[in-house]
Amino acid sequence: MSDLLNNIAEAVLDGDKTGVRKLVQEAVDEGIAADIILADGLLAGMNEVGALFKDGEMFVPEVLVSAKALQGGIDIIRPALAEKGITTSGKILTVTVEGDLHDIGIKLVGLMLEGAGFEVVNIGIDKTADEIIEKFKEVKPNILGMSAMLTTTMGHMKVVAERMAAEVPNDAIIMIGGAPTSPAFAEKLGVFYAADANDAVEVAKKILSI
Ligand code: B1M
Repeated sequence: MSDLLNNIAEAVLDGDKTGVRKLVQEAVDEGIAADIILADGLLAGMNEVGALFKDGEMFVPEVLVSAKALQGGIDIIRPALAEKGITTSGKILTVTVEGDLHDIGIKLVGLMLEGAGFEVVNIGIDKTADEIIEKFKEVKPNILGMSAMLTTTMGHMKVVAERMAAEVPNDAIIMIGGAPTSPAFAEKLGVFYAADANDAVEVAKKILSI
């Protein structure tokens, strides 16, 4: 991997948005392909952030700063990614369910999905089944991605899944995630489960056969 790509990964790890933008622009000017900058620079850095977070060596505020730095880099290469057709993997509607105000995780999931070329429409936190289904019908995504961080709110996922199966039976493809959820819970609901942001990308790709 080139020094420049290593430096981009380092800058993401350091949460240095200005540095990331400068280095990504340099890489673009040097003619490095956007998908390489994304995979071997930006996402390599974010993967390291994810690993350190998992090991308790990085904390939420730092993860957020790194995520913003990553986003700064993605913004620069987005047009080139679009040209390469990388942003046409599919559309994913993301949301945090009713009663739940946690959005750091789902935003990270959204960023990773965007980084992998998906179009992400996030409709925010604390959304009722009515609001989610109305938006689903309007946006017409390939996948609905729901997040819950509280044991008291994960039950709302079941309500949405049941209503989706009844109201949009042919399009009810759902992926869930968040701390209290599990593969067993997802299986009970008849939906897909992703453990973290990286896994969400893998699961989305599998669902859409990419
Ligand atoms: Co709250 N909170 N919180 N909180 N909070 C937790 C979740 C908790 C585990 C803390 C604890 O007690 N140890 C606990 C839940 C316990 C439970 O129900 N089992 C808890 C509680 C109790 C509460 C309140 C009730 C506290 C209170 O007021 N008494 C309250 C509830 C508010 C509400 O939602 N109604 C509350 C409030 C808050 C803040 C507002 C202060 C803040 C949220 C700020 C925000 O999101 N904008 C907050 C935070 C920050 C946390 C902790 C500390 C960190 C969560 C986080 O952002 N992690 C959390 C404890 C913890 O997890 N250590 C805690 C970083 C993030 C990158 O990871 O969100 O896990 P995470 O997302 C991961 C995966 O879960 C997964 O991928 C993400 C990225 O890898 N994932 C998906 C998530 N969604 C996905 C969707 C997918 C796929 C994967 O597909 C669609």
